[in-house]
Amino acid sequence: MDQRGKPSGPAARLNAILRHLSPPRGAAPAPITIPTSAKVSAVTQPGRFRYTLDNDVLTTEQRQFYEENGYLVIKKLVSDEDIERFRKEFIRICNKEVNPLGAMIMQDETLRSQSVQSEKTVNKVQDFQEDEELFRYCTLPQVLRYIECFTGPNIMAMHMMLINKLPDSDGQTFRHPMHQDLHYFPFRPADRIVCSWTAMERADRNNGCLVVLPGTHKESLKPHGYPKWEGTVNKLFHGILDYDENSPRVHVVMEKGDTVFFHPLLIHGSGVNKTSGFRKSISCHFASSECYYIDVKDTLQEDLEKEVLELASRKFNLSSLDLKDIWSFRARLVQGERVNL
Ligand SMILES: O=C(O)CCC(=O)C(=O)O
Repeated sequence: MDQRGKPSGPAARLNAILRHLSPPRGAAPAPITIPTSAKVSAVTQPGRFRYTLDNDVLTTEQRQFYEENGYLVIKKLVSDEDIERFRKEFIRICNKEVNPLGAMIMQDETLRSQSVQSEKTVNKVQDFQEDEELFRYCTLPQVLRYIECFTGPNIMAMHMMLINKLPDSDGQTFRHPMHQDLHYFPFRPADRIVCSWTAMERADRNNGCLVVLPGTHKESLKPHGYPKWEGTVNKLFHGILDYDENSPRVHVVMEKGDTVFFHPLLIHGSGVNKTSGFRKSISCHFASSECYYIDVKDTLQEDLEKEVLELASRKFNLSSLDLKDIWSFRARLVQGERVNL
């Protein structure tokens, strides 16, 4: 706070950005429009397809695969050159050469006390919407071309992460418990939300590739909480509480540049990295701007809301944030026009 009691530093900057991004309630959203491809219909054929919209991008087989399984891998979608640029920017952030506004830089709990911040200690950078170089991922035309098939033409980039799974032969510090991403999202409908996750190097069972339970996107949102396994559990890494370890699972082995698109109810996670190298991925959750915020009070998401608000108000030194403020701060229109979100 400054001497007049007004927020200063990061809190003031956050306030300014919130005012800019989020018009007062009741006011019309900022009139921004970004051209669309005009190739994807905003509707789908009732009865036949539910999770994909009519489009001329996906083959019928690809559509059917996503409809049945809740995920779809597209080989070599992102170029080596782009991946190299993302890698370099991540390292600049780790080394504190740049400090993008609002970005959360998470370090391994054990390593942070022993070493200076570097690629060897940072396991995740999220909310990089203010970092031009990393945010390019969320605007890559070849990614948006596929995103449109799930969201329709008006697309918001809602949440972005670069995960650097650190070598971890026994500590289990970067195991990602099986979860549904919708647990974290206070907006709906779920079918108009999709994640794109791009491997920045080969991801397989040795270095902790994604693991999915095909078809679980057809189920409802399940209760989540901190897993009860031994070893460190990372902040906000919730998992499904009554998860059946014997459900059929697929290890999604991917080469550098391969991209998987998946539904926010698909149950997924990832194991430990048993190699001596890093396993990096870059991802973004997109939603149709026609999606709307929901009140999570008295729902399964209520406890998470409390935890997120507590973390965010500590980070920005603010007391009166609500979930919608946080999401408005992150969300960016990347195609089409802004409707609700
Ligand atoms: O990249 C990983 O290891 C897991 C990512 C994940 O589960 C997620 O993005 O929801």
